[in-house]
Amino acid sequence: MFDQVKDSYAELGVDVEKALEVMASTPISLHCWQGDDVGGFEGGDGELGSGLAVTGNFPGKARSIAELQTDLEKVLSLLPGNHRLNLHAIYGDFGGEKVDRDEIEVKHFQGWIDWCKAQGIGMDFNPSCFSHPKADDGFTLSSPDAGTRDFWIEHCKRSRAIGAEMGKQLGSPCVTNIWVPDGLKDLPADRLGFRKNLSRSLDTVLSEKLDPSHNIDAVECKLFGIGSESYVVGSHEFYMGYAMKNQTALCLDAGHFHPTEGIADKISSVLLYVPELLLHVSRGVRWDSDHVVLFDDQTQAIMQELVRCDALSRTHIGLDFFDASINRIGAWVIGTRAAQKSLLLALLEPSEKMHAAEQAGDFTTRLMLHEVNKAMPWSVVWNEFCARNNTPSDWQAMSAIKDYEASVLSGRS
Ligand code: RNT
Ligand code: ZN
Repeated sequence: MFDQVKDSYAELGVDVEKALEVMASTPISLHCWQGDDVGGFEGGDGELGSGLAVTGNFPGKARSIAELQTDLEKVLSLLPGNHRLNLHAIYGDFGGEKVDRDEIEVKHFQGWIDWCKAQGIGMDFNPSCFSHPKADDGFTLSSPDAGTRDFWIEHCKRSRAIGAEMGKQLGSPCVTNIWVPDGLKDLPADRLGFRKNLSRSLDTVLSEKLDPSHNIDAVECKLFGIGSESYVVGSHEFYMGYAMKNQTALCLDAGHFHPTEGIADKISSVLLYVPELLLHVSRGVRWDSDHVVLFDDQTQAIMQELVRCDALSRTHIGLDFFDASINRIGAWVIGTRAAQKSLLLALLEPSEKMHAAEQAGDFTTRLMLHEVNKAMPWSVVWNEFCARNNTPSDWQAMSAIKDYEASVLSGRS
């Protein structure tokens, strides 16, 4: 069956084996925060703040680093290909001590680095500028208060240094992504002032040059959040300008724009001006709700653009969703597989023929190719990819998830 399918793709000029090679060498960065509803391990009440919201109370969330690692091992075993771990600073191993955000060090993350090394995977990192008393008034790096700014600057500086160490030890650059929740619920009097503060703070954070083979800096914009409906300091224009000027990577989160605005169409524009992209593949439902990513039009369009722009080597694909209303392992597996399937579909597009038709002004052929492509048996190739990686098909993965729920998750109260 697979060989037949390969032949039909070859008729359209598509090299299936090449697509599978690209699949095998394109990691997805698994966000640790799906495993425990963005709680982290700082101790304390772990209450989520700064406009982040998780709904649901499905049993079995990870309560410790050990549990989170066990869960991630399960997830990795159910995913074809080699992936990465995307860790937030609040997930450090603080050994029961109170370690404030401006005190984090490599030693708090050495256990995670060792774990990633054992798994043979790379790591990405994020300063956590939320869920903290110094973020309660809605401002961090752009705060009008110099002491507050300095606190978060120190946290972000330390995060970059930790990211660089992760990249160095694991032999693969760590993308350290800065997102801050800063914004206002109601109408600001001075939009510019906060933005000047954010820009200066970022300059200070990024002032130390780090080896790009160890650390890559990224910045993440947002349109609005809960509690920052009227104004977000780090808007798209702000960070697009900042990333272009300073040649950092730009993070595009699929949920951070107007609900009818997709990020796919932005990729070809921003890649002309920024060196690299970080994607937070997510699914907003009516708002930035961080639903589990699906194999839907939006996700397919994103991956199509990455392939059509030949941008995979300059793009870091990460996920950003957190759903506590379903099995969290299932959420990770469904979302990551959806991103991977979308990528595969994009790689199997008859792009040479489409391109040639477009260049020749033959838009009828181009349109027909779109339709022909939709009827192609891509799922056979997906199942082949899963089989070659000794991982189950989607439906088989479901029984493994159910088994894990019965044997592990249900024992956690
Ligand atoms: C928030 C941003 C950010 C966070 C994570 C936890 O709107 O999307 O990326 O979701 O860093
Ligand atoms: Zn995000």
